[in-house]
Amino acid sequence: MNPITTIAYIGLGSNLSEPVKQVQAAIDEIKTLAQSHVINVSSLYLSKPMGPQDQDDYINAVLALETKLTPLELLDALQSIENKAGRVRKENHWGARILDLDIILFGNEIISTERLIVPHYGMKKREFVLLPLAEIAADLMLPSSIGAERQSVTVLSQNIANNSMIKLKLS
Ligand code: A4P
Ligand code: MG
Repeated sequence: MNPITTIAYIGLGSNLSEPVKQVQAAIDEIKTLAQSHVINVSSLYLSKPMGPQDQDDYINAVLALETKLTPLELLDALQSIENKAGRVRKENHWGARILDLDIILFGNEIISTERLIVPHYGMKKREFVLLPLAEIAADLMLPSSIGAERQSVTVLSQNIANNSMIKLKLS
């Protein structure tokens, strides 16, 4: 256990088996995680697939989780939620998936290990990460290695081309 409370941001994505329900069920599962508390959840967004185009559109969202888990404990917990949702890890790179849970940020930590790269390697290029993240954390700054200037999530989200995102209004 990590004695320090950290705010982690988790990206959710699904484009198979009723994606809205998959993402909503995953949010409910994350709400039950030990030593953790969901503090904010973005809207759900419909987005065009990045990667192979012969797959359905995605539902994406981002949530903020206050947690005392370590980064690897959190990754294990998220992967077991993916597995429980029926995810089979055999898809092509960037191919269709029932549920993808990525750790986008873990406080200001910069992690580069075999199992975990944080900040998530694709976050600065993905509208389906930046827009929901800026919706729930407008003042958030990315961590930076020594000497480099920290980047604002809101500025990054304003500068990214928004090719496809539709914010869903769910009843
Ligand atoms: N891993 C390393 N860093 C992390 C991290 N920060 N968070 C490792 C989570 N996992 C991390 O992941 C493979 C391994 O990455 C894990 O075992 C973990 O140890 P995975 O979930 O099995 O594979 P993946 O998600 O298919 O990886 P990949 O190829 O990185 O997929 P992406 O980049 O997540 O892209 N289009 C739209 N519109 N919306 C989407 O959400 N998603 C993808 C998948 C493609 N196109 C999309 C979307
Ligand atoms: Mg993933």
